Amino acid sequence: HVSSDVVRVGKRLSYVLRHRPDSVGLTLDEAGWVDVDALLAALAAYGLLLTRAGLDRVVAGDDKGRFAYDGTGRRIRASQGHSVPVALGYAAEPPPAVLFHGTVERVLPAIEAEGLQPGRRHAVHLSPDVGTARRVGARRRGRAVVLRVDAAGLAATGAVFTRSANGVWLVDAVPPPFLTVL
Ligand code: HQG
Repeated sequence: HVSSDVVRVGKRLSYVLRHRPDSVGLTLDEAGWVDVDALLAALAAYGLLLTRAGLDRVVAGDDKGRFAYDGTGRRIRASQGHSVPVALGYAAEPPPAVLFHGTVERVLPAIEAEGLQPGRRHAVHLSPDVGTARRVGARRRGRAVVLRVDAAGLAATGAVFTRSANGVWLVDAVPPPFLTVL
């Protein structure tokens, strides 16, 4: 069971590290990293008092492993999900034959017309299994649906797949021919 503090602080960290570092006066480097001491000082200046040990608990306790320290432990970033421009630097990797995408029924007509598009994020997010995809779809209002993605077929057309440190598969887009509703 993850404590409500870990969840609450994790949400704030996601906001800062993925979308609005400027909201606490920070800038991320090109790969999305920020100095841990600078982050803690910036959060404190905006009313969130967090120690390094507290941050460690959030990083370790986050249900999706959203945050990662670099090798030195002096810098932290979100592993995926950014809307600010960052180059995460994950190596291209051949995907499994099949991946999944969780969404909601009401957007199916648009997806059938345009395929999966990244929207405000940098990439389309794909899940390695149906259960994870179902949970992703269930975050949104409406009836959740899971799409099966012919990842091998899409990769064969030259599409580049990467996998984030927390196991989310990322690709620029998925055209309609590679999608089936489960
Ligand atoms: C939909 C969470 C209309 C797409 C999750 C999705 C994931 C379209 C929504 C991660 C469309 C975007 C990502 C099109 C795609 N027309 N709608 N052509 N193409 N969509 O939140 O994949 O908690 O940006 O189906 O667990 O839902 O943030 O992406 O419903 O891993 O760590 O547009 O975010 O993780 O929504 O979720 P999102 P997502 P975190």
